[in-house]
Amino acid sequence: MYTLVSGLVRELLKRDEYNVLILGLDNAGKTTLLEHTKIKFTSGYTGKPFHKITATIGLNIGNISTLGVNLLFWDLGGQDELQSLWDKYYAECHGVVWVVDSLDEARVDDSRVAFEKMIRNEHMRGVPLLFLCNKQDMVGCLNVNQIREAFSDSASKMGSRDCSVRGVSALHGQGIKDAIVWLAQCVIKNNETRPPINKDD
Ligand SMILES: Nc1nc2c(ncn2[C@@H]2O[C@H](COP(=O)(O)OP(=O)(O)O)[C@@H](O)[C@H]2O)c(=O)[nH]1
Ligand SMILES: [Mg+2]
Repeated sequence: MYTLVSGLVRELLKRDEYNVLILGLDNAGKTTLLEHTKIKFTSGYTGKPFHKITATIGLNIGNISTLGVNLLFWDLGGQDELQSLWDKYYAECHGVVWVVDSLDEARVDDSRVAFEKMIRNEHMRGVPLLFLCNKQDMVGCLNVNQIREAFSDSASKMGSRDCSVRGVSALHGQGIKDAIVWLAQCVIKNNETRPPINKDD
């Protein structure tokens, strides 16, 4: 009887899980975004002090639940030498977050080049894209329209996929919750093309 009940409970609690990559140049705010996402979606989780977040060597992984599914975030290091490792994760991802540092005008074009390389990879075809113009809390940053303009050449290389471009502050949390919920809706919608990982499989 116990086995039967615990099996039933396990079945009911089983959630579909989706992999989401967080990509962008180093210092764009990827790890801060992951930390704030965990704070927004995990009751009781207060996170670690943001000033203690240091450059990511390798990767950070974080898990949240929303809309009845789990999202497993992979925050991959963005330094030049680490970008070459990103494509190992493409075939198994369900969604991607691209983070741009809106304050770093000098490197916006580097971000565009890395973005285009990622988005054109055959394993990323059709994967929903959340494009975040981060650090919108800072005076003097590029606004969303200016970043759109800087990435205008990329539009024709995107293929067919769900895409949303938003201004956020990963540090203060503005815009994060709605953006992540949007992405969750898209990966769920796309689940015939890219089926979820079942946790117990
Ligand atoms: N003002 C501001 N600073 C941010 C924001 N997001 C990240 N940062 C800062 O940018 C720096 C790099 O952030 P980090 O998350 O380590 O970037 P990563 O290399 O992409 O993981 C840190 O000093 C963060 O505090 C933001 O939305 N606003
Ligand atoms: Mg980092």
